[in-house]
Amino acid sequence: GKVRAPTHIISTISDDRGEEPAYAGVPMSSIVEQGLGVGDVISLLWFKRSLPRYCTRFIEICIMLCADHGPCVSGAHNTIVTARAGKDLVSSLVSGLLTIGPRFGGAIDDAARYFKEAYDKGLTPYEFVESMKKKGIRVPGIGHRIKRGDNRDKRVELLQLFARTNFPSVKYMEYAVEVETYTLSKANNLVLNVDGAIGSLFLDLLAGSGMFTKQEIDEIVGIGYLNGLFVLARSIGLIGHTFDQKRLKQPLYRHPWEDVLYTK
Ligand code: Q5B
Repeated sequence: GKVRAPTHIISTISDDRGEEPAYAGVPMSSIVEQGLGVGDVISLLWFKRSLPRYCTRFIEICIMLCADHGPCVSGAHNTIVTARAGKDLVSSLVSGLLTIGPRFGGAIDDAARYFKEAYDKGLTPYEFVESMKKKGIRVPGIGHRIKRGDNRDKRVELLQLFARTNFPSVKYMEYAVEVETYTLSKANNLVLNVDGAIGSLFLDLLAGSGMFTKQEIDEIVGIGYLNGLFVLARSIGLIGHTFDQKRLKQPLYRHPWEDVLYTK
């Protein structure tokens, strides 16, 4: 019989060989005809399944709320400096994206991992936070440079409101809020931040939607899918900052001497 030559690549998320491309088996025309959105496309290409509307809407809200946070954050700053150095769109975009990590925007996966482990083990917020302190690890998803207990992050409130109204269960998010109550008793800047809100709520989406097995949830959290939401979202803003600088014909950036402490 016929023998299939061994392939060099295995791919399971999309197929462009037919009359029209398909995402996880769903043809492009069906996506358009059903009026699906970017949340559905992310569901198909990242999770390889169609998710209920409240899940795809939640994904879209995450993308919208994280699209930009002004010119002063690490990512936008790098992008602005790069664009002003005369570099092209892709260079300006990636120089901003490269700042996303454990301190800035890229704490979503670790927040999900640590909140999940602590909640599943039944640790009290006190036990969880103090055990992290003993290990010398900052609690991912907690803390912000400008947000405070008396100046909460509106994005976090909007995500929580949507989830409380639409999710079947918000047990991980409520746990994260209890952790925040404890950390705020230590310092006023130790709020639940946007990374922590998305990390804990995505755990609720995965566990409460009935669309994922326990093994699949562990795999998603283990591989670390969730920082992808921030990367994708913030790309929208970083591209905007690149165009803004080009439109404004901004010159090469040079940091002022007065703002540097020269010391031996
Ligand atoms: N302390 C975010 O730190 C920041 C602690 C903590 C225990 C913590 C810090 C942190 C975890 C990572 C995280 C996502 C670096 C943040 C984002 C997107 C953004 C950004 C934007 C956007 C801020 C002062 C004292 C020290 C620390 C202690 C701080 N955090 N203890 N657990 N998590 N968080 N990142 O203000 O005793 O004095 O030594 O690493 O979740 O990135 O808008 O800007 O949309 O673009 O620099 O929102 O919290 O505070 O370093 O001066 O620390 O608090 O140990 O204690 P700060 P520091 P001590 S959302």
